[in-house]
Amino acid sequence: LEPLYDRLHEILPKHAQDVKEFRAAHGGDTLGILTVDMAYGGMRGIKGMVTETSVLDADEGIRYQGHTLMELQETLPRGPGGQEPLAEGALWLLLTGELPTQEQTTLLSKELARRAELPHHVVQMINNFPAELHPMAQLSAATTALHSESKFAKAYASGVPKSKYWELTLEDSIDLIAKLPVIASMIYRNVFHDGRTVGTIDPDKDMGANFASMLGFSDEGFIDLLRLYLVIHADHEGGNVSAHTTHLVGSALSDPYLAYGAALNGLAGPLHGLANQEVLSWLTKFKTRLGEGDDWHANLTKQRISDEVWNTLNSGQVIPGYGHAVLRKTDPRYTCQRDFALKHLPDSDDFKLVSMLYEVVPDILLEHGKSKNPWPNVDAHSGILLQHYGLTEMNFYTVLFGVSRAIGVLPSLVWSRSMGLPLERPKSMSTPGLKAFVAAA
Ligand code: FAM
Repeated sequence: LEPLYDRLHEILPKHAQDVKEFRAAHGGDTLGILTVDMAYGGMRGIKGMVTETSVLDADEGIRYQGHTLMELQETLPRGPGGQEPLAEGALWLLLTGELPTQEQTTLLSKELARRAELPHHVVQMINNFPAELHPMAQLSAATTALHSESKFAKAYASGVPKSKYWELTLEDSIDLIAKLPVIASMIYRNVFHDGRTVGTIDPDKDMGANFASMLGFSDEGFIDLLRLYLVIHADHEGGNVSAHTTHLVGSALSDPYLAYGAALNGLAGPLHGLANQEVLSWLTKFKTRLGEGDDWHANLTKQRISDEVWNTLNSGQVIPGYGHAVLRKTDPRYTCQRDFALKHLPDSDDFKLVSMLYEVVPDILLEHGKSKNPWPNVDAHSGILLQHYGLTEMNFYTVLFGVSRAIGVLPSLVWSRSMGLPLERPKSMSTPGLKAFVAAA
């Protein structure tokens, strides 16, 4: 990984120095007003942390190191025979801020393949999990158990200087990103296919192709979908639950395995990453109500969709896959997937259903009058693409999100350690304290 280290040794210290000078000049400038509602409202709108890898604009969506996802689909290196960008390219970009060459991307593919092996105790642990344990709980537990491999934790215990933290964080991060597809595939094969393994890692293939093979899929379309999936789910700036958790736990100098294990527990929540499973489950129940077996689409009308959406809302539940804490327009991650569907499965009935929902749901959410954003997010689309290629086990969908999210939030952790960011510790207040504060103001 020498070329990556060489670049990072040039980029990160320079950036840390730039931050130091910026803080010296503007450290006392204010970033906005804090209100009582913000304190109760999940800290929405508070500019209270720094994340260098990506920034989310409410209208435009996410940019990785300044690049939109559409741009990355054009510019990042692609896999052999494929049309979608490689996750390794996104990883290089998120780590360095620079678009990688094909050679740099291949270097990372080979490195990830080389580091993929799991320690025996983690293999044993995964094989001992009961099939009923949700795949996300298995993924987070196995990730946490990889703590045994942490180079950061070992070096910290032996007194490594602070200036070396980012290098050790990088080492652990690359190791973890390499091992996650293996863990995920083992969970998939154990829970849904009696533990029968199929593919192994080929050092000449990319992360998406190897992951697909270990899951048991060889279709070129699926491999390309997985590559796209790994890229678009990687990063969504710093405040979302999984990114923020990684940042928070990492700020205690817990190693990347412990920090990301914690993040996965947040990703497993239905308002965050589990929404992709919730969407599929909602669609499946709706289809069953529409008709027996494959006949459902004959009865699909906008009126039936509208009735179903209102029933869900009137029973006090959210419409999974719609709304967002920051976005105020259709999520470009949704649009990437819609474009993929238009290219590869335009005649799919499931795609037609998802497209009709897109036409119907926003108006209903606006009429319902609660959600600040009536538009679909990333999770509204991913499930039906996976279904199309035969990955039908919806309880597994968030695990795929978990493999991808590491590619964004761990580079962010590397940047945080290189800047020497401190333990995160915002001030909390009690209601009597807030009342006293506003009374005195
Ligand atoms: N269906 C029904 N009600 C919704 C809604 C939806 N899709 N989205 C928001 N609301 C409600 C929300 O529950 C809240 O109601 P209460 O005042 O009764 O608490 C109200 O509208 C205002 O919420 P908001 O300010 O618009 O959104 P939040 O920032 O509080 O929450 C989400 C954001 C994503 C949690 C919310 O939109 C939601 O629950 N969506 C469905 C779940 C989902 O798709 N999550 C995935 C988000 C995704 F991008 C990711 O993390 N992977």
